[in-house]
Amino acid sequence: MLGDCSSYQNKGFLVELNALSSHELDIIQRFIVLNIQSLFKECAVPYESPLEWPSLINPSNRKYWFHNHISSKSVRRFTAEQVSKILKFTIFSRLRELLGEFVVSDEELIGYPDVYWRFVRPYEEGDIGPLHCDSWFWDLNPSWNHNSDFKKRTKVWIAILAEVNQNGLVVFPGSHNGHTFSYKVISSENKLKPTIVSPPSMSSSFLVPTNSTDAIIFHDKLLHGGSLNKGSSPRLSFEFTCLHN
Ligand SMILES: O=C(O)CCC(=O)C(=O)O
Repeated sequence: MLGDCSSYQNKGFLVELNALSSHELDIIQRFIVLNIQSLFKECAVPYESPLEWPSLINPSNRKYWFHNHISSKSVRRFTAEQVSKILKFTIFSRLRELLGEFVVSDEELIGYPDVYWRFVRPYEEGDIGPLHCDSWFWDLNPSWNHNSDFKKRTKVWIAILAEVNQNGLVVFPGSHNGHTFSYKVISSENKLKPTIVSPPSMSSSFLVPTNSTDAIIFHDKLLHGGSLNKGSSPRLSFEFTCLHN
C-alpha cells in the first residue's frame, strides 16, 4: 500500500519518497531535453547543439534565456509516445494500490493522457502555479473530457529537480475537507481559469519537503500552489490527474 493513506484522508495529501528510480529520472530528463529541442527547431530558435540536461539547468545559463518559449502548458506536454513509456513507471502500480483502477485525464482532448512538466526559475514568482484547488478548473469547464464520468480526482506531482524546503509545492493541510474559498474567473489559453480571492494566511500552509524523485499525491479539493523557488537551481516537476471511483 502506498505511503501513509490516513494522511491522504485527513490532510488531503501524502508524500511518496523516491517515487522515480534513477533510470526513470534519466528518461524524464531526456524527454524534457527532447521536448525543448524540438520546440526550438519548430520556432527556429538558435541553440547550442547538442542540447544537454546539465547545460539546461545550469544556473550560469544566461538566466534560462529560453524560458519565455516554455511558458504555455501546451508546449510543456510530453508526447504520446513519451507518455506511453511514462505510464510504465513503477509509481503507476503504486497508485493503483492506493486508488484502485484509474485513468490519467485528457481533459483538453489532446488524444492521450495529459502529462506535463514545469520549469521554475529561482525567485521568479510568475513561474509557479498560483494558489488554487484543481477541482475549480473542472467546475469551470464542464465540457472537459470525462468531467462527470468519475467520482474522484487525484493529482500527482513529481519532483524532477528540487531542493528540500527551498522550493516545491505549498499545501493547506485539511483544506479539502469542506472548506470553500472564493475565486474569480479569467479566460486564458482557451479555458476558464480561477484566481483565488482573499487567500488564507500562509501561516496555515505547509511547504511539503520534497527532493528530486519524490512525489506528492493530493486530493483535487486541496488548496495548493507552487512555492517561490529559493534554491540555487531551477525547480522542475511533472504532473497529471488520475480519474477514479
Ligand atoms: O508546480 C507548481 O508550481 C504548481 C503545481 C500545481 O499547481 C498543480 O500540480 O496543480
